[in-house]
Amino acid sequence: MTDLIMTAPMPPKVMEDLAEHFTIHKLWEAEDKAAFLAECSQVEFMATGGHSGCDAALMDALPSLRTISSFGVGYDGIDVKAAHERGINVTNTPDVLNDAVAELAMGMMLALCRRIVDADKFVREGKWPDGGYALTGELTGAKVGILGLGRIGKEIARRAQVFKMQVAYHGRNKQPYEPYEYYSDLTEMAKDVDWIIAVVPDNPATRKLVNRDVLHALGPNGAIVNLGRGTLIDEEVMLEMLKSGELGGAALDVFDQEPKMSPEFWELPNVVLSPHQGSATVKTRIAMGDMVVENLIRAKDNRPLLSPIG
Ligand code: 8YV
Repeated sequence: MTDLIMTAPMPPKVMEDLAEHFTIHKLWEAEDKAAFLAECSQVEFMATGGHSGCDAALMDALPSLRTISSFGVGYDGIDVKAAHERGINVTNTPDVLNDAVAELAMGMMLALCRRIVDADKFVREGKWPDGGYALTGELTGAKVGILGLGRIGKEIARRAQVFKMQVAYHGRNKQPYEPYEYYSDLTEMAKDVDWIIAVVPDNPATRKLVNRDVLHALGPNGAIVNLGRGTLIDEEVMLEMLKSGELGGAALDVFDQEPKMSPEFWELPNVVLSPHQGSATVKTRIAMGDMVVENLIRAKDNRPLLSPIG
């Protein structure tokens, strides 16, 4: 059977499907990584994930590598330029996770706005008999600015419209056939909206795109929801502004150094936190896994890849 190197475990069904076609070599289980990699010098295929990725050094340790199949739409963990320079194809799992991520974006925005997590705690702590919970904000009629109107951003926009929100977006270019208001300047959009939902990928151009100016423009009545990458926001500045009330709130599924974050976040009443769960539904993870497997089978059979990058 054809050999496959895996950098991190994947859901059981993906492991089973891969095992039908490949002999799996598990990098994460190797005690002596160098010896393991030396043994894998003939391996042509790799399955990796958004977090474990594959850097140029790992590619160099695997000189026969020709396809990297990544579990996830974001491929910031993979040095794609280095891969292409070495003639290695890279694939990801776009589209199949759009709905799941958009759902969580709406859920986190609702949770923060209607204080669902805190209200649940209030009931569990037996406080209700002593008086009702404080009144909350409402999404109806509020204006949301989507940072990154890509495939996931468009699904969020559709859902926000159903919630009777006004929808705007910021991105590098105005999209001529989208009905939403376009802002070429992110700070200008932040001034006008109540919410920003960030869903852009990590790359040098997006790192700390949401800086102090943007957060200041969003202001004490505004809130940010991030399901893209933690690197997008200046996290230290955001924390400071959430503490001082200069920024109204944040619903965060991703963090700069995840799974690590400042424990100060845990104490804040104006945040909702989630452990990078955007695509983490049974259905979506199976669909992502199917793409990882299909890309590898195609690569092995020298057939066109399902979702090549670049
Ligand atoms: C996953 C993601 O958590 O697709 C992405 O870019 O961030 C998530 O779907 C991750 O890639 C799993 O490895």
